[in-house]
Amino acid sequence: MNDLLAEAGRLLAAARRPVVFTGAGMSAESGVPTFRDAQTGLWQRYDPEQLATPAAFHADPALVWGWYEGRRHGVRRARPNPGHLAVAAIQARLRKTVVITQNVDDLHERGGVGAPVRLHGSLFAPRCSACGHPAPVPGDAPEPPAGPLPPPACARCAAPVRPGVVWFGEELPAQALAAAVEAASRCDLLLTVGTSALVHPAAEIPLVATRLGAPVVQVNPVPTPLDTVCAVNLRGPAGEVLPSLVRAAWPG
Ligand code: BV8
Ligand code: ZN
Repeated sequence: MNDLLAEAGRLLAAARRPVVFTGAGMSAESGVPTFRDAQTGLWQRYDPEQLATPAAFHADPALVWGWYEGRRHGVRRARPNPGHLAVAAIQARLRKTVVITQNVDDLHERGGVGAPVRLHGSLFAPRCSACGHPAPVPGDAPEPPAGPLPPPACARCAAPVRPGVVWFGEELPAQALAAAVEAASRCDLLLTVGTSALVHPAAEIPLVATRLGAPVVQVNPVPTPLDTVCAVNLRGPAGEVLPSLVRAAWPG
């Protein structure tokens, strides 16, 4: 690995406008399950891709709201891992770094990253499912919900409040997507971390960078569709590889 790490470190040290593009694997070592991890407990019988849809929420708001509240509860108990801290170290050293995340947790912010571009929203931005009015993040119950939990009612129109995430079949926030495409088309390096690169249109972002000649460095323990386009493929967990990459780029 160390030849690859040295090459990736050289590319990072030479970059002035890097993009760091992250997926669920970024938070795996913080104990936040990735989308493809087996669901636990009650949620075992549900496929996340079925639950993360407008139809599921319309059919059973309490089931979907309970699932998201359980995930939010898990994120509150999680801590940023050394991978999150390494991304913040890159942004601190290279001020023009843009972090683009598919994740809906807040671990990048809590790990010191300023204003990540959020392609799929956030667990911490609930809003009314009818009028869009922002709703308060519920107080933290001592225990996670063990199952379905009726969503709160909108303070303005009394319709059910929904999680502030992008569901399958929903468009990505236009401003975030435009900012991500803009950053990827101007970057001089794209570091993709912990994404299976299967969910579109987010999965196109690294391809925008390659089409415009920027090298892509990937961090993932397993192969992904991005293997064929990346300049350096670092096979390993983000929490170990990213701190080593920062050290390789800026020794001492
Ligand atoms: C849209 C928020 C249209 C919700 C999420 C067929 C072909 C192409 C596209 C489609 C298709 N059929 C349907 C579609 C569209 C669909 C899609 O892409 N489906 C996929 C499954 C094929 N996309 C959509 O619906 C999008 N919207 O297309 O709208 C439209 C157009 C006009 C008008 C109206 C509508 C919306 C997609 C957004 C869905 N929301 N999240 C929530 O979180 O509940 S996506 C969700 O899944 C996550 O946010 C994440 O983005 C994605 C999972 O991807 P990853 O982040 O990569 O996570 P994953 O678990 O998959 O992989 C983890 C990776 O980490 C693995 O590679 C693993 O090896 C690695 N890893 C593990 N441990 C570590 C690690 N890496 C590093 N370190 C470790 N320690
Ligand atoms: Zn409302």
